[in-house]
Amino acid sequence: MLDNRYVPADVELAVGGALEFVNDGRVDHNVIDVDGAFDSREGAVGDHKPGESWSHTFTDAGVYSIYCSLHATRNNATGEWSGMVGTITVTEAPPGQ
Ligand SMILES: [Cu+2]
Repeated sequence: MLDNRYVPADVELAVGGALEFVNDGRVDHNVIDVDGAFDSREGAVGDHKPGESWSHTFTDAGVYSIYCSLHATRNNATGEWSGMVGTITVTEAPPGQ
């Protein structure tokens, strides 16, 4: 992640896969699932400082919308987040695996 955006913003991986979010920016960031499936601040030191990283393993298939609580804003009418947001698509493992 860079300042105020995730790069890439949209990622796809298979279930069981892990993603590492690296803060390559100059200010703090975090990674939070809109529906509450995960929050990168939990069990850690809070927001991730420049140079820090956070990894998460996705054990359930689905589409996860993420945002940074420091650099995204929620539209109270629609409930949608804008700004530093992204989408992670976790696909089912291929048959036979
Ligand atoms: Cu941020």
